[in-house]
Amino acid sequence: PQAIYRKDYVAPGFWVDTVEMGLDLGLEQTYVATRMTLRRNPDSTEKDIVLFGDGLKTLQLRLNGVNLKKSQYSIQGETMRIPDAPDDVVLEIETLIQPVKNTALSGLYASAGNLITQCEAEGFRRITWFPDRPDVMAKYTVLLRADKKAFPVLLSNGNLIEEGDLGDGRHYAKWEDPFFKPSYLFAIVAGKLVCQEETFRLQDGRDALLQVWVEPGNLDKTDHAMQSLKKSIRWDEERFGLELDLDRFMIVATGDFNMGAMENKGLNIFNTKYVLANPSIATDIDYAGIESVVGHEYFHNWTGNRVTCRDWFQLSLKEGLTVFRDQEFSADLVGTATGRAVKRIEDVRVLRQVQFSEDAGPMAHPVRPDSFVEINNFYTVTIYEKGSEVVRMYYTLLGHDGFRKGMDLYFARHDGQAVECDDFRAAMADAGGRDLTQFERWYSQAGTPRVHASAVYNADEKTYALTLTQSCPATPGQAEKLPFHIPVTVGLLGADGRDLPLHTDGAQAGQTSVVLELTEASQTFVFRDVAEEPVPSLLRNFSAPVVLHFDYSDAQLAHLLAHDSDPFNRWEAGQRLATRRLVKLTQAVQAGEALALDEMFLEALRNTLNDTTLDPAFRELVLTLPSELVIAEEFDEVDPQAIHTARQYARAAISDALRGDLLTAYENNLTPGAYSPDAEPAAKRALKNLALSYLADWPQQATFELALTQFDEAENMTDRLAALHALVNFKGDPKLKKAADKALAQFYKKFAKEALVVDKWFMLQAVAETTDVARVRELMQHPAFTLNNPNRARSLTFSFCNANPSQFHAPDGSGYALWAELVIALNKINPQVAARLARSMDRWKKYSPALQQKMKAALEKVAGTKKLSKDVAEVVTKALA
Ligand code: DPP
Ligand code: ZN
Repeated sequence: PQAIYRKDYVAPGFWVDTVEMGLDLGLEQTYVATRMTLRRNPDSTEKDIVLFGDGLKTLQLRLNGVNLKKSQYSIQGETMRIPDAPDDVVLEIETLIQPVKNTALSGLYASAGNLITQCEAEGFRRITWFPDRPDVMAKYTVLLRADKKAFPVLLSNGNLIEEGDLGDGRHYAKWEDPFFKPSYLFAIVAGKLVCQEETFRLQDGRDALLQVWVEPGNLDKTDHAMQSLKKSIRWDEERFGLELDLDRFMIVATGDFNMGAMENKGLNIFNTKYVLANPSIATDIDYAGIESVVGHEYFHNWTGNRVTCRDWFQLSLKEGLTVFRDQEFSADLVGTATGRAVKRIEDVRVLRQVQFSEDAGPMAHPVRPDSFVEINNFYTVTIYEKGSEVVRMYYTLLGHDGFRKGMDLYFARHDGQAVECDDFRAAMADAGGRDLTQFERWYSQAGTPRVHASAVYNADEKTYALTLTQSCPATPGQAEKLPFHIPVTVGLLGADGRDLPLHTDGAQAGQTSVVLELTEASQTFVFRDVAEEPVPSLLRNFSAPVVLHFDYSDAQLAHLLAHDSDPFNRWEAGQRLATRRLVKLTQAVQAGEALALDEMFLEALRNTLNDTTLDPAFRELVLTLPSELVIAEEFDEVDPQAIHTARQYARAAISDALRGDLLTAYENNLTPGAYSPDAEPAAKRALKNLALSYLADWPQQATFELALTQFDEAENMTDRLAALHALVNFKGDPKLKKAADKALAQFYKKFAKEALVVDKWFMLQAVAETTDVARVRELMQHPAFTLNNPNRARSLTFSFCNANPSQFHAPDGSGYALWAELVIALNKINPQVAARLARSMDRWKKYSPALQQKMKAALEKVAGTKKLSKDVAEVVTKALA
């Protein structure tokens, strides 16, 4: 497959001013008539009208009222070229499409008898021929016509300007979007839907109509999404001075969706996973996810829609920025300092576990990629999460007010435009009066930078010299890296655990944290008047997306864990202590040596667990050991079974040593009374359920019964699911396994009609320690399993391949064979989803030669499959390169 390059960008030969569309909707067949006005772009080297189309049956093609003859245009692949066009053109196009046959879920497709669109990135071309690229922004008017019974609700972007009866059992609705938008933000929804609606007063005094649309029967699950939407609107007004620009804002939930959600102008379309919630079906994590995704899509209205991307290489311009905004939104809603830190830790955990791994593998790419084969493969953790870290570094460098000034300037300059990452950087630099030239390397260089820190304390001169040295590993196509501009936030702790006052360049009197700017390969920063040898707290609040190394002693880490005023680094110190031990335990497993966990570490965990002055959510994070995937990153050659054995040993040892403390934590963090998803009770449940999961590693009837009672009596999904998890993973008496199986069956029966809960049921089993490849194959035969629905496919098969490493990497290669079968099957149904699963094999070169050989064979099997989509081909080709 062919790559396209950022350097080849050419402005469109024609702009589109208006688009009028009429759609006669049907599941089997939808007829689309499009009339667009085009105007030559005198500044482009492109002279032709260039349109894109994919899988269309073209009925009619008229230019300025005259049918185009075959000789007047050419089609190659998805590209149609019309040469020799006049400067002003009206194009009329009629196409026919088949929504029910659209299993790729891109373009117009059917979901539970309804019609839904997904046009980002390049789905609009599956509806009609169009200059389907984000820099072509037009005003749309959309007329929908359909059978009244089958499609009582007809929605599109913007404002409803007309609706009525067509007499023949059909009706129509006409929608007009007053804003210029790229085609990827086009949306329609038609079908049997019901909504919760509310009028909401905006800060400028206008009233907006807010609606959350769902399938009938789900109206009892829309409240949280509606609350989240109102909070999002208010937050963007208050924090960034950005108002809702439409009279109406709609959210629609569908059970068939490739991604999380989509920010179509005024008509956001969501995966049900990020809309539907009530206490009996949704966990605390689901509630938090809904809040942040509702926020994310709403915030796109400004960062993405009002100011959009010039081309898809700039995707992080909108995604990195909008993730940063949704992270800040969630943090602001919690409000407290530790609440913010908890959110920060959770976000960094994802970054480290998934993005650092991506950055070290064959799909590593810069935040602003230079090339791609299939843009859908670039909706990655690098574009989103690392992109957000890059935005956060502006925030760290410019400060709260400086960042806001930069945002204001960005909108003042670019509202209504399609721009580049560089334009955002320029707005930040100009507003902050800073030279951010070198900062550009965060956009152009892939790979996770390494920062090595070392320090010398001079007791006579009372100076502390901190030397920071940076490097960045090679990534595909980038052998050498230039130094990054890295903000490193630093504090110094005294022996009493308090922050020492900082005397160094750039630090104000009384300041106890300073942002050092590392711009060279190596730099030394000198702190003066340092009364005693300090323990450095480095990279506070994770001020840059790097791996930081400092040769801490265990005692220094315990000191930081107990005292650091920066809660992120307190947690970080605990993780460093744990990682060290897990690496040693893994090596001991491999060497067949006896395993042991030291009292000092257990004591540090015990102290944290029992420190009731600390937020329970924070304690839960400290007590959670680094995941097997994070531990794997510490090794050049990964041994998944040894890592699993080591981590399980550590869990059992912690359970054994802290039994009484865990039981106390369990009992002290019950949340009787009505369920609320708020941070405080959710934090208690998190700690209580972590305690339960540790206790379940202690094979006694009593803990089994504790879990069973919680399962039976739970009044919310968080507690029920946590209990089921404990039961299924219980290590004790095999007789108890029967009871666990019974609970699993009960759970399924109770929730068989709730698709999102059935997904949880599959997922819980997919990641269970005892679930091997044979068991996954058995579960795939369950009547509720299907590869056609992305959520269901992900719940079982993705979870197994990505989150059950010791079973997926079975030495006989059976996991890889299953993976290949699945990717090949999904490739026929839904290339985007298939390509995601294909990524599970990215890091194959990190395993033992015996495993590598089997992984390579599986990759080659997929690569050799006929009719491989661009999506999957790109992933496996890069993996094998
Ligand atoms: N633009 C979408 C989002 O990130 C992609 N699904 O919200
Ligand atoms: Zn987004």
